[in-house]
Amino acid sequence: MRFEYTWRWYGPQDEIRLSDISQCGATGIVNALHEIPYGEVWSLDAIKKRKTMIEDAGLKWSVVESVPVHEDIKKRTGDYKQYIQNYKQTLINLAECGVYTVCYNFMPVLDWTRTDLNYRLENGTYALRFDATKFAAFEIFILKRDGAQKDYTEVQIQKAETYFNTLTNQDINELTDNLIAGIPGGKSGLTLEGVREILEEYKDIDAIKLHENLEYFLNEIIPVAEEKDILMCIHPDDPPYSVLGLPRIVSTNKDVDRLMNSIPSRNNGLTLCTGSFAVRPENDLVEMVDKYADRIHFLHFRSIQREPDGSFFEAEHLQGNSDIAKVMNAIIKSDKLSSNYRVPMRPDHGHKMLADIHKNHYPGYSCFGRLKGLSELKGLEQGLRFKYS
Ligand code: DNO
Repeated sequence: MRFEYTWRWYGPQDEIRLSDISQCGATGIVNALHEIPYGEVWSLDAIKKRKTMIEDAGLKWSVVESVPVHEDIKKRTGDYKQYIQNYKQTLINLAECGVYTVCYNFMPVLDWTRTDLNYRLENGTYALRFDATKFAAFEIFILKRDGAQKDYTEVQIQKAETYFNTLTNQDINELTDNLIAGIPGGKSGLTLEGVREILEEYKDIDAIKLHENLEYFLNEIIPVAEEKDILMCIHPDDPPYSVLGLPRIVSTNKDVDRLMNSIPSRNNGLTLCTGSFAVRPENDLVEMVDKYADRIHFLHFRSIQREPDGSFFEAEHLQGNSDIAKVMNAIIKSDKLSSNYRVPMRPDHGHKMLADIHKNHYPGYSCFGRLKGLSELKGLEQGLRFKYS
């Protein structure tokens, strides 16, 4: 299996232009129509227009990340049937335009989440970080989620309270923003009250129910994907465990097995995100590759550094705990697909560095950090191929 080098681009409002991306060494673009509200159909016209824009720059729209799944589908309430119909129509329209790989996630309420968007590393660059104490302080003392204390030990609650007592109002707003409002693709605009209301709507949905709802959704859309040659690839939970008392069901090897077995179609695939899965030390990513290489339709290469209390920060691509070299090697060597098959990969996130430090890029999506990541990953690939050829 080979790689197609791709780059996430947020669309015309992204400060990083398509022509910059060519210079960074990617040939494929990962893009979504972020301006279309969750649940609505992506029209043929809108898709074509975006595709032409990308192709005019000499690039290819390789992956859609993401076609978002409306909360009603995750809860199987309200207008979920209509939203599923709309989702199918979007897939049909994408296929008609020749865009065949679609990433999505099934995380309730929040997508990926971090407490710190500017965590300074020793060399002067900035990383994203998830701090367990800050997160506990947020949900116990700021959000005041019902029952939050039950998810923590006495010691953790004590630590969270001590930390909370040091916060100014501005700190509280910043932490809240980082967690619920600030991340593109997340639910920007959510308020604390809004989050409490949504959590209430999920109170009867546990992991079993959420999985049933995911299966229901997949049973509806995978036949359409099969007919239209769309490769669906679910993104794992980030972080890969329950947050805010909400179930998360794509966090472990076992979860992936269940998902893959529940609808054993190649079109029901996975986005292998080395950063998300590696937060749990027991996750075995090489095993995932060995079992499912032909169902991994998209790769996010990112590394994290775990800390003893459950916190983690995003490490340089080739450092930290994700062991990208091992995963990449397993992919290169996999005999599940022909050696010429090209699976899209992208450097997932990058440190804020150099001239990007004072720019206002989307968190994790500045230019130089990803350029560095992509270059390292390309070098790693060459080295592995040379070593094992
Ligand atoms: C973060 C991303 C996620 C991802 C979605 C996929 O950088 O990996 O936001 O795009 O979870 O649906």
